[in-house]
Amino acid sequence: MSNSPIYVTKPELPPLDEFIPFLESIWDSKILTNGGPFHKQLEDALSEYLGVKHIALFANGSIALMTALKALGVKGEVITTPYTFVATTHAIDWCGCTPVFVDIDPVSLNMDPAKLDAAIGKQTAAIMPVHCYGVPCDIEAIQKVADDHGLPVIYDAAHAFAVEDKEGSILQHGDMSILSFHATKVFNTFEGGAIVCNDADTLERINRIKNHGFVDQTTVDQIGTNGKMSEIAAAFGLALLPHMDAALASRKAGDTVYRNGLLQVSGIKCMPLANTVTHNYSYFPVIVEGKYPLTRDQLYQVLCDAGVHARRYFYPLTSEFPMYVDRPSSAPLNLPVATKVSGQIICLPLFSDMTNEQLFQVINIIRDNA
Ligand code: T4K
Repeated sequence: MSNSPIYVTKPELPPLDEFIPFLESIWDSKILTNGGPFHKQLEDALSEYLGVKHIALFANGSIALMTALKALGVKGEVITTPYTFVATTHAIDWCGCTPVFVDIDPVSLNMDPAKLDAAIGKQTAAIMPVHCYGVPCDIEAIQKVADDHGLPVIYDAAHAFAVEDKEGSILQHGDMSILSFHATKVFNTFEGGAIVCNDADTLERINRIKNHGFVDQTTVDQIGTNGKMSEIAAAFGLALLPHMDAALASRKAGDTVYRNGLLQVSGIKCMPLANTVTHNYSYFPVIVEGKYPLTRDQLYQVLCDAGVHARRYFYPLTSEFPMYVDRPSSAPLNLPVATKVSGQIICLPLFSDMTNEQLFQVINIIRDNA
């Protein structure tokens, strides 16, 4: 058995010899950024691969989230989930808005639409749900509440690359969806991200905001920022994209090995997979229930001691961080499901070239402690 550490994820990389020609081309052209040829090619390739019409590339998912809020002119309260990476909450606050937390559904671990209506007030300006672990939110129910109140919906789809429901890409729902192409994501460009939106005018506005608000060389029509993806990141994405089908298939196989291997372990609960969804298997979260002899934190430590670096995504809740904890909606009584799940969740390592030996190393530690 190998002694090398097993991390929660391992970045997806194309064969080096397939990336070198892209580098040579950049060295020849000397176009390094600001919407060069690879940037355009990656937008086209992703829009085809993901089945979406309008996509804008970004330097990372966080700046994409902020740009989305700015592009929709959101000012006031934004209703969101505390069960997410802190970037979701920070992006809202960074844009001068106030995050208002609603609880999550105990099965999907996404924003509970049944609790949404009660959180909406006079100051509510938008809804920002998260497709956590790539599991689709209850899109119809969220949209119904949004429509009833005339609110835009911005999906944090950082985990949801290539996830589809019966209508196709889940990125098509709501007013905008944001992707992250961070090194740890299913598809990466080292650092990177994107916004998917519904129309060409919005896309143009987004593209201006991410380039300082420039309309042309001498005209700036709004406050902008630098959210641009570089040519080297876009080139990397182009080299990686042809390998994504195989990578997703390998993740699916790893997911199956885990599910079968953990089936009989009392107190270890895997998340259900809806058969109407094309999943991307971006994470392998399990809930450590009271029936399991170890607490979540004890299991986390046992795994760490054995060189298996699982992660407690998402613990703490973002509402528990010091800058948010005093908000009224952060009260644990308002967030009973999220609070409970955050204390029980552990994401086991899953990456496309994870071997059966590695998968069983993790499974056996969990079984041996049962
Ligand atoms: N919204 C949501 C819902 C998100 O999950 C995220 C990001 C965002 C928005 C914001 O998108 P970005 O602005 O990041 O594009 C990681 C990532 O940094 C972050 O992108 C991600 N979510 C979050 C869930 O996970 P950390 O602090 O847990 O990552 P780190 O550095 O501890 O890496 C985890 C493991 O991955 C390491 O133990 C080893 C392995 N690793 C990591 C890196 C960076 C590698 O093998 N190679 C690497 O280069 O946040």
